[in-house]
Order: sequence, then structure tokens, then C-alpha cells
Amino acid sequence: MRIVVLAGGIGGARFLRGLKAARPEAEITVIGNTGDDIHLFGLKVCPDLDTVMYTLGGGIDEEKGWGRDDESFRVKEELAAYGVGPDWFGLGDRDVATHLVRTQMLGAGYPLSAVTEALCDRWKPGVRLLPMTDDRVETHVAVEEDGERRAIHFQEYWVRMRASVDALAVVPVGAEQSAPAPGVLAAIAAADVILLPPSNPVVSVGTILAVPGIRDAVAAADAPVIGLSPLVGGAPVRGMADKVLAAIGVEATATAVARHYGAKGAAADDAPAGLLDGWLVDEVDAAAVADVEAAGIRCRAVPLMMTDLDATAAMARAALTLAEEVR
Ligand code: GDP
Ligand code: FO1
Ligand code: CA
Repeated sequence: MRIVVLAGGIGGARFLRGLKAARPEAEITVIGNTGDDIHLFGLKVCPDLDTVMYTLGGGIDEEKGWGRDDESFRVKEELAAYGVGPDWFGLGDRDVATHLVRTQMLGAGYPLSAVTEALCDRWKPGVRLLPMTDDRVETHVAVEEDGERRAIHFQEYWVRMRASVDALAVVPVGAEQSAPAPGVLAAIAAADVILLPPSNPVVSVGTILAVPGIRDAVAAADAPVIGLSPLVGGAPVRGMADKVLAAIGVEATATAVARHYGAKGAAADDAPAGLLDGWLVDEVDAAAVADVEAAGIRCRAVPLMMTDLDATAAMARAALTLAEEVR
């Protein structure tokens, strides 16, 4: 079975771990978000790709959910001693090696997709991990600070500001000029199932869908498209997804996000193509099932908390069962 997953960082990576446990024999292609990528100290950092790679490869810091396990921050301390910022983004010493290898290979002319494959040769995540694009796309967030509107890098909004002010707009800068990385469209077209894991609908899945060609390929795929809600009980399980949802005028509820993705085949003339055949909400949102189904999307309420591997594998099985139902 060929499964394609459009993944962000922590939510996507943890779901993938459950999916692998549920279907060890499946051929899983992950299309990873690169809108969070940032250049720091001359290094190219790809947080979401690395989170997937480390989580599935056994190198993740389980507590934080990002970065390497058994990490130290000596380099960060030395940079601080020089007074060289930014001081709000912590690059760990072990993690830095990944960014050095990546940056060196990019400098030698390899595309990000080839670099990611090379990094995965070490980590053996057990999935094919493709960046959404080899082109530079950077998510920026418009905020008002001290009465002035300005656009800042997504990481500055998320990590430095902890999304403490409203996001006025979220823009994947460069997306319009980007092209899907090699293998992305072919994987979508050949998929038996396409899954939207409980990743951030705006800055993870939304950014992947903003790469020209990807949204249309998912909408046109023969495979059922099944999503899992990252919102439970009207709030993100983790993080500040509500802030970026507000920026695009979508309520932070499982129903609103399902409607935002839209029912497959249900696009109006000027609206983007709808994507979903099925949607899973958490049991606490069982009342949402009827609303989602009224929008033309098959919906089930199941436990959606990724508390451990068994619970996460059960979520993956529920998504695949729903895919069979709508097929
Ligand atoms: P990021 O790139 O690290 O922010 O990770 P993703 O975009 O892949 O996923 C972030 C989303 O995962 C957040 O909006 C969370 O609400 C969601 N999430 C995290 N843990 C869980 C969980 O256990 N269950 C569900 N349903 N969603 C979760
Ligand atoms: N998140 C933080 O909250 N603080 C950090 O200092 C930080 C450093 C960092 C370094 C490498 C990496 O791959 C991820 C890192 N993250 C950090 C997580 C990450 O940038 C964000 O949570 C995601 O990009 C949001 O999806
Ligand atoms: Ca992310």
C-alpha cells in the first residue's frame, strides 16, 4: 500500500510513528513543509524536515519534540558571549552538525531533496522524506508591534514572540514561484491513500498546498484523502495554531478546519479545489460529526490524542478504515 502524508513537524512526525506501527509494510512518502526553514549564522535550518527525520530515526528530543536528544548548547553559549544573535533560537551542538552537512551540500549545488535523502541515509526514518519543494519558500507573519505593521519570519513570530500578538496575515513568501520537488506529484498521483495528519492547517499543511501543483494534484488524485483534526475541544492540542487560523479567518474548531480544507470535488468557481473525502475528529467533538458530514465530508469521532504509540497507531488505523469506507 502506498501512503502519502503531507506533514509539518511535531504533529506530523508523531502521527507518522503511529502510521508506521499500524502498517509496517506500507510504502510511505512524506511531503514535508519547508516554509519554517530559516538561515541562521550562515546555516540552513529545516525544522519540520528534521523533526520528521529525527522522530522516525530515533534521534529526537522526546520532551521538546524538536531537536536532538542528549543535546548540549555550548555553541549557543559561545555565540551569546560574542553578543551575536538571534539569542531566541536555540541551535544545539549535535543539531548543528545536521545543518553544517546540509549547508555544505547545498553550497556544492545539491538540491534540498538530494540533501534530505543523504541525511536520511544516516537516520533511516523508514519513509521516503521529500521536501515540498527544492525552491526557497519562507513563511512570514504580518504583526503590529509598537503601532507599526511589519512582516517577520515565522520562527520569530512562533519562537521569539510565542504568537503573543495577533497574526494579521500569514504569507508563504516565494511559494508562487516554487515548484514541487522531484517525486512529489508522482507520489500523490500513485498513492492508494493520502493523509493529512494532525499538523498545523495554516503554516504546515497550508504551506505545502501553496506550492503550485500540489493542491490540484491532491484534489485530482484517485486516492481517498483523509484528514485528522489537530484541534480538539476547540483548541490546538499543542502550540498556537489558533493564532494563525484567525489570520486566515478560520475558527479554531475541528469543523471549521474541515470546511477550510473543503470536500473533494466541491469547489466553487473561484474557490480552491476541495480536498477531503474523510475527516476524523476527537471523541470530545462528536457533536461536530453531523456538521462535517453536512459539508459533504465523511466524518467519524475517535480518540485523537497521541499519548503513546498504541493510541497513535489506532488513530492511523481509523484513518485507513475511513479511507476504505469512502473508496
Ligand atoms: P509543528 O510543525 O511542530 O508545529 O507540527 P505540525 O504542524 O505537524 O503539528 C502541529 C499541530 O499538532 C498542532 O496544531 C497541535 O494541535 C497538533 N497536535 C499535537 N499533538 C496532538 C495530538 O496528540 N492529537 C492531535 N489531534 N493533534 C495534536
Ligand atoms: N522551538 C523553540 O520553541 N525554541 C527554539 O529555540 C527552537 C530551536 C529549534 C532548532 C532546530 C529545530 O529543528 C527546531 C527548533 N525549534 C525551536 C522548533 C521549531 O522551530 C518550531 O516549533 C517549529 O518550526 C514550528 O513548527
Ligand atoms: Ca512547523
